[in-house]
Amino acid sequence: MKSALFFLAICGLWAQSRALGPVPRYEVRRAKWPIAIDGKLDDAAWRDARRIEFQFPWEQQTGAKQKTLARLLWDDRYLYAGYECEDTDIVAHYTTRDDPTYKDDAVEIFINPDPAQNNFYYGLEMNARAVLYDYFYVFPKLLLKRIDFTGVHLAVHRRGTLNQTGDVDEGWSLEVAIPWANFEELAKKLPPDPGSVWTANLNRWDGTEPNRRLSLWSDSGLDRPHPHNPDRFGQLVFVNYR
Ligand SMILES: [Ca+2]
Ligand SMILES: [Ca+2]
Repeated sequence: MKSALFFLAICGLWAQSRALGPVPRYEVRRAKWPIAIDGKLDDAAWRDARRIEFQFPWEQQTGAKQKTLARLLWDDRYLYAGYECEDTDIVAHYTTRDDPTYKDDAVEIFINPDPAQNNFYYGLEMNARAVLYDYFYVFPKLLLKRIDFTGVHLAVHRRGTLNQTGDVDEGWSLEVAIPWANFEELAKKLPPDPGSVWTANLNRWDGTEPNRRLSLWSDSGLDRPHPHNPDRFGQLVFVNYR
């Protein structure tokens, strides 16, 4: 009886599952020009970086599926991430480092510099006020938020009002520059040699409870809207050309 129930449970899980393709791959190009971290992705260097459009894998999420585009670049000092978020109502309340910024309008990057393992990775979760929540995740058991990245430059540019409902906002964008040294315990070489592959995911939480949408680069493959699954991180390939 027990095994029959188990079999039915497995069938149920399969019935809900989405078809998952291979994880995506992204070429991280070298920045040709300096990037001013002001939240605006209008620097010349960003023009060379391909845009990732986030997907919405969870049909149970209702509400507007607002578009997010993300780009990555690198240079001798930093890994850069830039996000452009369409958003008709920008909401963010948390103001202090390591607050749960993912409960606000927020974007995230999870980074594993050593894809030979997928037991741990770094996370940076940043809200529309440019507040950073950063941690090292011993997946899935222990999230060490007392780990603080050093030397991170982070800025947001908002096209609209913050925490004011009743008007219509356009959106917000975010730039972050992460010094390479923060990855030194897991990375083979910094900056990574051309051709090196790290794994990562990029995510966005849009809106606040009870009606939020999670969109992301690589589908985490989980039944409920949830971004943490290092088995499904996409591949970042570092290249030396611009
Ligand atoms: Ca800029
Ligand atoms: Ca921290």
